[in-house]
Amino acid sequence: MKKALLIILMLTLSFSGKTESGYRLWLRYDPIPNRQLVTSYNNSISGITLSGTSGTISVAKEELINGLQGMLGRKVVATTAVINNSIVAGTPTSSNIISSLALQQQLATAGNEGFVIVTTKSNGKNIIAIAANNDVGVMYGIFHFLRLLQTQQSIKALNIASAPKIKLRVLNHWDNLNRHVERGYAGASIWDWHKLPGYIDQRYIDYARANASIGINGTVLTNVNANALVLTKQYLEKVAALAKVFRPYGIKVYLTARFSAPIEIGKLKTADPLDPQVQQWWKDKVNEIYTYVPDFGGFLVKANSEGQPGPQNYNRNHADGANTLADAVAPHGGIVMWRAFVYSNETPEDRFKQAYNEFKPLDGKFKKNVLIQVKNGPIDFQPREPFSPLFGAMPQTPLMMEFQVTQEYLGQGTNLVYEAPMFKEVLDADTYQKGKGSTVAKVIDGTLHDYSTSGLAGVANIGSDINWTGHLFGQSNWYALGRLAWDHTLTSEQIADEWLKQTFNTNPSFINTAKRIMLGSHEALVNYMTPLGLHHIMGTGHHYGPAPWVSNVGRADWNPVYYHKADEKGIGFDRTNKGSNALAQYAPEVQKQFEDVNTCPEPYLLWFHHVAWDHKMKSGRTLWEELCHKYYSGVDSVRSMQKAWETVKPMVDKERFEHVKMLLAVQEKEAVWWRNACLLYFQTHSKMPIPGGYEQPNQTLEYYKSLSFPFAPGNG
Ligand code: GCW
Repeated sequence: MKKALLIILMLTLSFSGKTESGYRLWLRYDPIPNRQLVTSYNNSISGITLSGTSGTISVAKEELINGLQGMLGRKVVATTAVINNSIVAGTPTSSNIISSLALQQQLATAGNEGFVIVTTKSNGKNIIAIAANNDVGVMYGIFHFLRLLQTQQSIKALNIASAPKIKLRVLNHWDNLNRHVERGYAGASIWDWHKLPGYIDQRYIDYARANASIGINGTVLTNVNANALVLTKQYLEKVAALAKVFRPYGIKVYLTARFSAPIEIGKLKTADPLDPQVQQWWKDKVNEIYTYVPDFGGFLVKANSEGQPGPQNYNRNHADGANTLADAVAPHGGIVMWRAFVYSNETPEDRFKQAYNEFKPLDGKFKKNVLIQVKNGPIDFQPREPFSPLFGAMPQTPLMMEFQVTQEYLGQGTNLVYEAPMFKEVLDADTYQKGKGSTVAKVIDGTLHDYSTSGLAGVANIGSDINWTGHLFGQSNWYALGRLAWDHTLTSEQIADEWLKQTFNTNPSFINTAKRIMLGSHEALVNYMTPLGLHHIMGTGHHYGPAPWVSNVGRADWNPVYYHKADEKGIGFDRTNKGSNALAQYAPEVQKQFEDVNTCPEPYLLWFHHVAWDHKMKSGRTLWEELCHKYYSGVDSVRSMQKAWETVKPMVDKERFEHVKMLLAVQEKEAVWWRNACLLYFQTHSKMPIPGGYEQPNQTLEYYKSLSFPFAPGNG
């Protein structure tokens, strides 16, 4: 009775609103309200026995104990002797019990990081075995087990084997040393460089726990627009302190390497990658880094892109640049992630084509420890982009995917947009490189071309805000990135379901409603921002809000008018063989899908065609009417999201309910702004009315053009 009261008290406290800042992410471990389930869990978990002496085992043990105590509402102690009905975790080397179980077959497929969880018997005792080949796999298994409990699944007859499909599962922080986060919408950088190495913020530990719980095993601490200072002693000491926190959680630290560092901090005259002195400088620098961080992961490099220095400054190519760094880190087992996000100022070529043009000829020229990191989309993280043609074009080079988790072009810090459906759309796209079924996912997980390494990166949305990501639902994107990097066959719905249950509660009515909101949110945003394949029509610099009229920015391809090409005849970028012929960069089967204006899937239409305003769409509407329809339905969707969120009020604590409610109201305003501004502007070209029956814009185009946001966050 007392226990029940205590649980009710704890539940009331957790719903009082005071403690629900969102800080705990999806690792809440609140008491499970379902008594029957708790009894059943208690019956299987009388004790826990973890074998192994590493830091990884000790953090995993702490997590398991905290998690169980929180959820079961009772004390849990670890024992060395196995008792009946208990959890036994370890590797065949660390634990006699694990090695005595016939798990060899499953463990053979678990690799370095995978795990096996089985309900079984050992010496007549009922146990749940969490087994792996390495301690880090044991830790991942424990996090998985805790997820089963948090999502309230049965643990009576477990038989799970899981291994990551992608080897490097990495966050990219675009964080500057002054704590400004480029494209960050959640406050300042979480790395408090000034107080490091002496002060270890609890947040670093919780960051590591959160990442480990979803399988992220690498973090690039610094912005790709890099500062060479991070490679100096003063900062390497700070980097080492972070690496020490992350190490037990299986997370390696990487840094961005500014290509001109040999000049800036090395006092050399050149950074020419083929200059022996430069090569030696990088080797020495790398050796030094490894004295601070013995398991340093390697470098991420943005070179010859948007003003960053690179090998082309010395008439060398990207392979020359990447290989020099790769040679330096290779003896230590390090890697180089070299970005393909390049576009040249001088080349008057369709920007869509430039990365392919530069990198395709270099296929096979990179050292073994180089991965080419390709941004999602040939242009730049737009709300919807066709997959980058590079994914179907470099069979001899491991290609990493770079997704943007932070919502630079997806409503920034104020819009609820669940990105998993967008990630999945690209991962499931077929490159046809080796015939049907050559999906982007198979390219990046290495199975299509048998790459020995593979990677997926996400540009982090994490900052110093109390709830980590600014918008509470931004957490779901961080979560989704990790889960998909581990297993890209998971569905967006499964991931949303897991995240919601762990982050909020398991009430089916709440879950159904919130899941519906999440699953429709990306399409809603596409509709009110860039429907039918429009792209890059947002405000200059900060990229906040619509500005399709902008035509005065220094270089052509920074102007929205370059991308939508609206005129009196129609709208859209002709990338067929009558236009820039970017389509030719895809396999013939992909070209076929997109090349005909009448059969091109409409979500991609204006990516590939300049389409007449009166072109008949599948719906029977003209293009202009369809554009109006999409913009209006985007706003309607946000209004439906608001209504749906209202209905979950009794099922969510006040603080988080209000947080989301207020942001949805902001999102509605922003959606209306996007719709009105874009339609009023495009109307100056189409000369067609917004069909009657729709609420008409309540402001003029001039008004929207006059808006300015000098302090919009995240600007570079
Ligand atoms: O889209 C652009 C962003 C820049 C960013 C760049 C990149 C880090 O607006 O802020 O710089 O992409 O990915 O390198």
